[in-house]
Amino acid sequence: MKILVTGGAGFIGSNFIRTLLKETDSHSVINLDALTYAGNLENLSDLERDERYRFVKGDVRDGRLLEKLFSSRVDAVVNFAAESHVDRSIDNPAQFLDTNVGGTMKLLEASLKADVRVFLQVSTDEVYGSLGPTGRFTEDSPMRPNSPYAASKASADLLVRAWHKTYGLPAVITRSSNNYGPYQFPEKFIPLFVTNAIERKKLPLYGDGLNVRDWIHARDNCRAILLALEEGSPGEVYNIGGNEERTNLEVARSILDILEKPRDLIRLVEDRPGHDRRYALDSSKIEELGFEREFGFEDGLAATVKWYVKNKEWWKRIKSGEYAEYYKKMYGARLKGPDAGSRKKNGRS
Ligand code: NAD
Ligand code: TDX
Repeated sequence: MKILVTGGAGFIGSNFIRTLLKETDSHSVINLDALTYAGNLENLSDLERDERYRFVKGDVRDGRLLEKLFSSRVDAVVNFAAESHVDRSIDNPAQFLDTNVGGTMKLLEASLKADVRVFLQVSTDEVYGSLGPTGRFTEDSPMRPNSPYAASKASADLLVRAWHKTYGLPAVITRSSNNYGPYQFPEKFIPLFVTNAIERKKLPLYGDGLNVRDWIHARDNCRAILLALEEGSPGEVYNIGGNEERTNLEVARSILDILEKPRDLIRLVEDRPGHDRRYALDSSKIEELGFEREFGFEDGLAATVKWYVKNKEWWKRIKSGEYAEYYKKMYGARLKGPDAGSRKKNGRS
């Protein structure tokens, strides 16, 4: 299949393109990416010369560009392109609605016109909202998003559903739990904590540190997305969980232990507003299609930490660029000490 992958220069998208080109020989890829702060062509430097791979710099909201791209045959679309960081969505919700809802809508229109064989929307467990200490979300759980990011992803999912029901677009949605692995932008929890720990900087743990996430290695998620693309039924949603629930405190301690750094680097800081307490997914539907995980969390985390130790140049370049300003604004006040709470809420200006 000729697959249009959007957002392929980001964390999961670049892992997906690598999975696709290294583990199959039946597909070719056009990677459409706007190269926002989160997009990085270095993530794909090993694939640049592969003749099945082509990069196009552009925005998924650009209807004319989409028309041009779809004017030669495209069999499938996999939509990763999004603003993806919850904290940023709290500061700038409009950007999230523009990209995540507006962008998906443009892609749906172009995909329908081009009569693609399958449209796969990459979504998230955050659309379901927050869980108490027990239970898991199934694909039939109601959507109760709590952050502007989650609301934008839920809205996009509803558009995908409508395009399937109303216009017959053969669309599939995957909703995965928290991903970790190589090439994740170091504003997200695991790479932020790993890179801070390597540099002996403080690890800013939100609230009481007892929020629970279910971690899946990005490569496992990518193999599941490929399976859903090839074998999924149109109109269906597939949860992709890791079955590896951990509190954030447990993950922070594991990272420090792997790196042999002191646990007193952890700092409890003011909580994220609307912070979801727990996510957990029932993944039996994708497992019925044949999905099996390759990574357990302990091995996957150790391998991931090793990758960040080996690839310091990759993340040091990012952390010293415009991201440095963001970090200062986000965490500067929070990490200063016990009086940080009396400063501006969340260290935001
Ligand atoms: P990321 O932020 O690392 O990458 C997003 C990519 O999209 C970047 O390369 C960026 O340049 C590109 N992009 C942004 N706006 C664009 C636009 N208007 N046009 C074209 N490209 C644009 O994100 P990620 O963590 O790799 O997440 C990828 C997808 O997976 C997102 O849709 C996200 O909602 C979803 N998801 C992520 C996780 C996770 O744990 N990271 C879990 C579940 C679902
Ligand atoms: O500095 C931090 N300190 C901290 O305690 C950061 C950045 C996060 N956290 C906590 C918040 C969460 O409970 O760690 C947990 C994970 O945080 P994030 O990495 O920001 O992920 P999360 O908010 O769970 O959302 C992620 O998973 C679902 C992705 O960013 C989304 O794109 C995906 O849809």
